[in-house]
Amino acid sequence: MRKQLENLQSQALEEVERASSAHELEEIRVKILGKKGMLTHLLRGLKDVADAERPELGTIANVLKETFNAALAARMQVLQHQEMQDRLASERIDVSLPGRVPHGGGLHPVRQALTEMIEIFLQMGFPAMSGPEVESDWHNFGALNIPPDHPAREMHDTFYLHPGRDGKQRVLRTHTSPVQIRVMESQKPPIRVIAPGKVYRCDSDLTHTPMFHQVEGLLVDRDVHFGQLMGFIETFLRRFFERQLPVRFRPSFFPFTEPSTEVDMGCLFCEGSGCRICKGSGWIEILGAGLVHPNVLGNVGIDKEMYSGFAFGVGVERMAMLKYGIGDLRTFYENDVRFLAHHARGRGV
Ligand code: 2U9
Repeated sequence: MRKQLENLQSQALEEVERASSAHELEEIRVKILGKKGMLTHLLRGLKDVADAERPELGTIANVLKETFNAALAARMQVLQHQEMQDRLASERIDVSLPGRVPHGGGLHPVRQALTEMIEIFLQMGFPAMSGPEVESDWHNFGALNIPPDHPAREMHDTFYLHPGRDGKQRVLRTHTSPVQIRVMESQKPPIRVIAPGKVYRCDSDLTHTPMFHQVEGLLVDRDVHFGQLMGFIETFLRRFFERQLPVRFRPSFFPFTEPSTEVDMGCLFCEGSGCRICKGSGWIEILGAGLVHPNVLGNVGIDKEMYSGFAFGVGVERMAMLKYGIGDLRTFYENDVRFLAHHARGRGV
């Protein structure tokens, strides 16, 4: 037994000296001191030796263990130092390199324009409301004084859906006007509301996408007149484009407003002298508006003798194109990350 212990000591210490990595050292430790290790095995045999010899052998075994542990620790220190020296020699850190900037998300230009518009209207006293994108024929057309033979109802403009559980015709809303119809059905005047959101038209070319965004607005109260609408729209446009734009109102026609108007603003790019963007006219058509048609008020049970209202509609993509100088409508929805990164704002970019 004594001989075995001595042999083990010299073998163990020799292996420790020869180990060339921390990993190898750990393997040696397990081989000697582990549960099935060589020293553990010898110590188990101690109970079988004569009583007289046991204390001395026990002492030898303990010394061996301590010597072995001390050798392990010393060797470990040497190896770790060596590994650090090797890494320092082989790895290079260039502290003058620029840091890595994380790719952050940002707001899509349509969302930026929409958010700015919502903010301005809220400041002007018009909170935003939303509603379903799958609408009944009545809310999208009928209530808005759009008769069954009106061109806006033609198949090429409207996405018709299978009828709902009630068997009635359903459509993807072609404007956000049904939101205002729902508001008027559920609230009494005075009413002030805007309806921002997605709308759908079966149309796709250079200047049309089948989905786009609108903000519409509605005010219903006593004695609402056209002059208030004009001032309101002028204020909104000047705040959105952040300059004292000239604004003009041309007569027009919509089934849901009477009288109706199309609104132009002075061209942002040539300031009226005529350019490619305004096709030489100095004016850019920007939104539609009018006084709410009495039939529309009647359709939702509002007394048209007592109340009048104004309404307007504006396309968000068009507003974003003009404000941020984006020339092609389709780039909004191609998801080219270079376009998105170029125009993104807020949230990290
Ligand atoms: C109710 C009554 C009337 C909303 C209006 C327009 C004129 C209009 C276009 C602008 C650009 C649509 O996105 S666009 O192509 N909109 O010209 N919209 S008046 O009139 C309403 C709305 C709701 C109850």
